[in-house]
This record gives sequence, structure tokens and C-alpha cells, in this order.
Amino acid sequence: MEEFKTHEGHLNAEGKRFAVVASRYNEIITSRLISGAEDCLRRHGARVADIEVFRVPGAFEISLVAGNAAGSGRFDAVVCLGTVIRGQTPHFDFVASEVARGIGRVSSETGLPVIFGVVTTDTIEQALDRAGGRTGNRGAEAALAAIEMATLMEKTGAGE
Ligand code: INI
Repeated sequence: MEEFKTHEGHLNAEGKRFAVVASRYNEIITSRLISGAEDCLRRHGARVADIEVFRVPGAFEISLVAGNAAGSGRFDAVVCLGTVIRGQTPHFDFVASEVARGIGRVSSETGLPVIFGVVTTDTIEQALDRAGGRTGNRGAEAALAAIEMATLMEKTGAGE
């Protein structure tokens, strides 16, 4: 039977430019997400000069800066990193849903991959597990998704 034509991204980040937008809130966790993302981008061939990190106060502010970075034409993908912990705030649901909605909106409005690497958990322990602990590093996973999406975009006719 005839095969469908399938398009996929790849994981070679050479020549691709990345913005990492990361909040300072829960710095002990978010700093590990940033390290995971940077390490992943570098190990997949991105140059240091092609990675720029933007720091914002909290997760609520991520989408504004991500939108500016995505609209600047200077990046092939934006990686958004932050940590929202339920136990710390009655605002959890507002902050968590706002950042998710904001990042999705920025991606659809700019047509650029804007990757959701925000850890949302009930406890600090669960957040640490996801920041290089027992269940991997969400920052590195977000960076991988950014590379895959940045390379896939070339095949979708984006920018033609
Ligand atoms: N911001 C976070 O990134 N994580 C949180 O867990 C958090 N809590 O717990 O409130 C948080 N709040 C700050 C918020 O993101 C904004 O920076 C603040 O409301 C100013 O707009």
C-alpha cells in the first residue's frame, strides 16, 4: 500500500536560535530547569551565542516576554520555564492556568514554537523530582521539544 508522506522534526540544533524565558519564583527549582535546558540545547549542537535567557519575576510574567521574543524574528523557538507550587499559594490555579493559556496564545499568534516547560505540582518535593530528580528534568524535555519543533517548522512551509 502507498505510504503517507510523513514529516518530522529532528534533534540537531545546529544553527538554530533559542530564547529561554524563565521565572525567578522558586529559583532553587527553576535554576535546575534552566541548566537542564541549556545543557540539552548545547549537547544537541546549539551555539552558546545562539541561546539567550530572559528572567522574569514569576510564571505570570512569562508569556509577555515570550511573546516579545517570539515576535522579534531573532529566534527559532522559545522555551518557557517556571515552577508553580500549589501548596504555596491560593493563586495556584490562576497563575498555572494563566501561564498555560498565555504561552499557547503567544505560540498561535506568532506562529513560532513556544514550549511549555512550566512545572506545576502540589509540593516542592514533586517539583524537585521534575527538575533533575527522580522523574527527569522538564527543562531538558522542553528544550528537546523546542529543537524538534524548530526543525519541523522548516517542513511545514512556515515563513515561505
Ligand atoms: N509565581 C510562580 O512562578 N510560581 C508560584 O508558585 C507563584 N505563587 O506561588 O504565587 C508565583 N506567583 C507570582 C506570580 O507569578 C507573579 O509574579 C506575581 O503575581 C506578580 O504579577
